Amino acid sequence: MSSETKSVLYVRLPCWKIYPGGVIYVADYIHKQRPGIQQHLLDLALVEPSSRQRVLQERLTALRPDLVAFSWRNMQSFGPHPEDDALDVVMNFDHSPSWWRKLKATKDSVTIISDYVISRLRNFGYMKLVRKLLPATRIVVGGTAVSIFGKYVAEKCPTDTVVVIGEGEDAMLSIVDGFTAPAGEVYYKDGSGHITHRSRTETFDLRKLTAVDFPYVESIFPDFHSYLNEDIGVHTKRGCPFQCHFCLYNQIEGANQRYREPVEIAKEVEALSTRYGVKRIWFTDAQFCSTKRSTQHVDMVLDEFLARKIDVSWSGYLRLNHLTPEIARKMLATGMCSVDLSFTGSQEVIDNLTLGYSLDQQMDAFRMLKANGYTNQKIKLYLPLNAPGETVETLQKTGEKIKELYLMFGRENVLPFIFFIGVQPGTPVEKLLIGQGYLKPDYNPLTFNPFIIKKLLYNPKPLGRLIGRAYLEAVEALDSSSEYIGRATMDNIERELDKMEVVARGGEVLASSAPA
Ligand code: B12
Ligand code: SF4
Repeated sequence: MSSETKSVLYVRLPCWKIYPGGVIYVADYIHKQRPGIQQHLLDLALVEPSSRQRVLQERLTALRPDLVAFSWRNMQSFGPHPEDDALDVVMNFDHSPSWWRKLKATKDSVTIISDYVISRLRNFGYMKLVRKLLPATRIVVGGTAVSIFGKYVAEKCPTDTVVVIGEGEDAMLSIVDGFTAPAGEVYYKDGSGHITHRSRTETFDLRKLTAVDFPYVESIFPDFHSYLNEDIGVHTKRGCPFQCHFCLYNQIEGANQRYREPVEIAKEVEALSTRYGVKRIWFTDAQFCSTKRSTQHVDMVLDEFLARKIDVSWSGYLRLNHLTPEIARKMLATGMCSVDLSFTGSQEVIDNLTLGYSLDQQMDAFRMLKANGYTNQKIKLYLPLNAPGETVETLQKTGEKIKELYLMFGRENVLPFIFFIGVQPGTPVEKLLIGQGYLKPDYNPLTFNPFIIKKLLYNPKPLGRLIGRAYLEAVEALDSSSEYIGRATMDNIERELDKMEVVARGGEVLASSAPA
């Protein structure tokens, strides 16, 4: 089929600086399939906020592209963990004993919410600018934020816009080919504003995703160089068959795990390392290894790394269900620098959240890592603290297991990440909380209402207060050169739980010594 599009301008919408891997895979694929199309990539995350509108306007007038394709990564970006300011604000507002801090949190929340509101409105503003300057140009919008909130984006975007849900390569190819035979999942808002939806009927074969042609990427995206000292995202597979209660990665990527060719992945990383001096890779899969098949795929990928003597360090989300001593050795030998995984020390919580693994097996896997070449890699535990079903006992068990890990790997190498559940649309936990009356059935996940946003960082009473105060006390006392916030918080939680136990035991003693 002949291509009807001659030029595409990709615009990565602003977010915190992070390598724009998704849109790069799309542009690289389009180039390989339709090499005649001129492509450019403008990354607004790298442009000063005050200059973004002007820079976009200049590019649009200079290039006058047939298609402007936006990539939107984060829309609802509050992270329920200490690396996101939103957590401090919520904690101080809800749990600080100091009125001054509560007041400051209120003021800070106004700033955070206004940034949130403004960034969303601005993004739609950039699309409207395209429509105003280039009325005949078709607009495309894709990216993870759109994959979750696609219908909403379709309602707010200008006319003649294709909104691509989920992976974008085949959908974009059908769009550059004239959009007469659409592919992938898309919403289309036509010239009169009428919206239609197409569900995905085909499967994109990930073996078609050959190693990225980075010299080409450099040619369309000179700012590519500004990411080389950071983590570069590399995709090895798509999809996740698990159904953890809080997660929607399985919805974004689908349940079916599909794989890229190990040789192509290794070539991609080798090029990043040898040609561009990249030192760190983040495997951006929903899970780098999880199922038995995916662990076999990891094994093949790591074999390719070893054969090519690729010198990088890497991380990614891991589950250790199918770890073997051999794979553990290969992981460490190929440069795994941290183990990033969901962790709770209670099988009850694991089962409640349907995480689908056994705690004993996970602890055995840690021991296996330790015995097979572990030196000082970080063990990052994403703790779903105070998730539905958490009790004093389960929290105590988590504390105990973390202490076992301190003993195994050295306290300084274990980073318990205070990570509450962020309630996300369409997840089982959202349904549960609506059923329990915690959220209204018609609540809006994209609301600007700070009280609802606050509720979406799930940390309810009664444990919420204990955890909140433990966290705030840790923040207050922290010397970050010698201690880590998560460890300090867990210590404080343990102390408070012990006190409660003493009080409870005191109550029992009193009760047993009371006259009948
Ligand atoms: C890996 C990952 C991370 C890693 C990134 C590591 C790295 N160096 O790249 C880490 C852990 C650092 C991280 C951090 C955060 N993340 Co994150 N992350 C992910 C994850 C798992 C994969 C994203 C990814 O890179 N995928 C691989 C690439 C190839 O795919 P892609 O970007 O989706 O692109 C494809 C499509 O979207 C589409 N596409 C993309 N652009 C375009 C453009 C066009 C025109 C078209 C047609 C298609 C298209 O086609 C691409 C190829 O098929 C997603 C969840 C998920 N499963 O998708 C969350 C996700 C993107 N993160 C999310 C968030 C919120 C964050 C944080 C803001 C959390 C926080 N508050 O701390 C931070 C901030 C990061 C930042 N600086 O902006 C949210 C964003 C959505 C939302 N709700 O708004 C997601 C969806 C997770 C979630 N909560 O559901 N993240
Ligand atoms: S938390 Fe991990 S394993 Fe569970 S559904 Fe999400 S991506 Fe899959």
